[in-house]
Amino acid sequence: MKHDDKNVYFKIETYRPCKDILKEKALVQINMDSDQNSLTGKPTTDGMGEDFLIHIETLEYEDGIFLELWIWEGEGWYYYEELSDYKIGDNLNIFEVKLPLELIGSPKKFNYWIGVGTWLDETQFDYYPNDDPNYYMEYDTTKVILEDALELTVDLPDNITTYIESLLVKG
Ligand SMILES: [Ca+2]
Repeated sequence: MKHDDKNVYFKIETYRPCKDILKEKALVQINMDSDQNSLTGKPTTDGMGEDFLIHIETLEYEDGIFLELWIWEGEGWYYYEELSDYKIGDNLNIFEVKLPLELIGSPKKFNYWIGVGTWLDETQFDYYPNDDPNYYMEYDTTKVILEDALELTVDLPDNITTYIESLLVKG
């Protein structure tokens, strides 16, 4: 996950690619408790109280794959907004989606968990990160994301024995 001032970016990698998302009826859900209050959203005893859900919708008759944001209202999930910025495709094992934070109320922090599975077999559903239906994580949009370190070119003289603290760096 990453974020900037306005968006949070999810990138989900699965063990194997989905050969045909429509045929396999791939199911990917990003569940979010946007107010970090288990008493609001989807009722729960031990879970987090989901307020929003990003959901892959596969419509075979329209030959389409859509990413939708759903909201928990009253007693069920309702369609809220279509998400336009995502990457999903056959033979990919990576799903990516950009979520504008204002759609979920621009929280500074929120809780989330992710589920991956298929509609064809409900036993094939994996909970991330802990394979526990009630476990969830916190995401903090106030934390600064560190850029990847610059690649360093290491220039070792021949036949030198070294260990990690003594690497000689060129330039
Ligand atoms: Ca909630």
